[in-house]
Amino acid sequence: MGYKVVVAGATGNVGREMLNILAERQFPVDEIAALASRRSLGTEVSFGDKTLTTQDIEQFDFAGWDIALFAIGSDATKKYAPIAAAAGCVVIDNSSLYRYDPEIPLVVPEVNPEAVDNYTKKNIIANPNCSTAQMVVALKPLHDRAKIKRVVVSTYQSVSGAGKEGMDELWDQTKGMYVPGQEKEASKFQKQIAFNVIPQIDVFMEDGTTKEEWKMVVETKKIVDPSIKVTATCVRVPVFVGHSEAINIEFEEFLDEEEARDILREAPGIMVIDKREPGGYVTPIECVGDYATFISRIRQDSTIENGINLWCVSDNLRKGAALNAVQIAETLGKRCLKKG
Ligand code: 11C
Repeated sequence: MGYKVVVAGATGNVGREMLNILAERQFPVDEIAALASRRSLGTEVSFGDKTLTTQDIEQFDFAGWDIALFAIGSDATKKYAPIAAAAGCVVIDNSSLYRYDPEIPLVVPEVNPEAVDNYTKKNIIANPNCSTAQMVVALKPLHDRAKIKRVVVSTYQSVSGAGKEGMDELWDQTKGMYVPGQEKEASKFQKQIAFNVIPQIDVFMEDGTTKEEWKMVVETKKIVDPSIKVTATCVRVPVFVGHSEAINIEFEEFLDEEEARDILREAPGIMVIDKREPGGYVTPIECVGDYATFISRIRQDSTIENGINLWCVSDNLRKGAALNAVQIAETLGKRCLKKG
């Protein structure tokens, strides 16, 4: 026997990937419902070789459904997640709404799968921000060996993190550079994104950091270890899919770069591609559609006592969102619900 699974937000970038990944990984599904807002109602979406017609989330009865993967943004989640959870359906939510609630587990299955067991408090499990998910997959095995003191991370985040509108804006602005009369002003992003980079993702906080940077700090502490200090600079770059991160890590103990490479090679969810030659590393375009978090450029940081630098790339719509949500569902199934 398998699960009755709901995907809410099935017509968006992440919702479509959730359906693809459930099918690809042969998640044990007995029945599946694709939900959308009234605006996208009736739109057809693919689930493996089947076509599903989206149903109205407003009218949907969650009773009798086991798991709902939500990719509908915080406002809609606030309305519908409590309804689904109260009906006995476990919500795995991709928005930031519940991530910082101490009663709600925030899970990356390679890092803290045991946290899933606490889903019962509210029947909700949170999925982290994309830039956090790929970073903690890399940090955890190194932390287990040499205890991380501090992380300095700079991100290079693709426009798909800002949804379809972000992708459209990069496409239209790029075209507009070459076609007179089709120039496109910045609207989704704060400044021109085509042929540019923007050091702002999400709103500014009072201390001058941005919300995206704050999320990386707070989520890393909740998922890996509250003692780890993190400082982040998050930057939007003109790439469609795939977030990249330059990560500098300071450890309590010395960790040799060769040992770090071996640890990462063995770690779950990671693929090390690290040849010290031109092109011997992974770039975002090569990670699209993949499950792995790719690590390259592993090297000692000789400016501090116990430091390592590395380059980390992953598909933000997959490990950063839909794949992680499906992995949470798999973990929940194995550890708690035990069907399938
Ligand atoms: C971006 N990381 O690239 C953001 C998107 O908290 O789930 C995901 C925001 C979130 O714009």
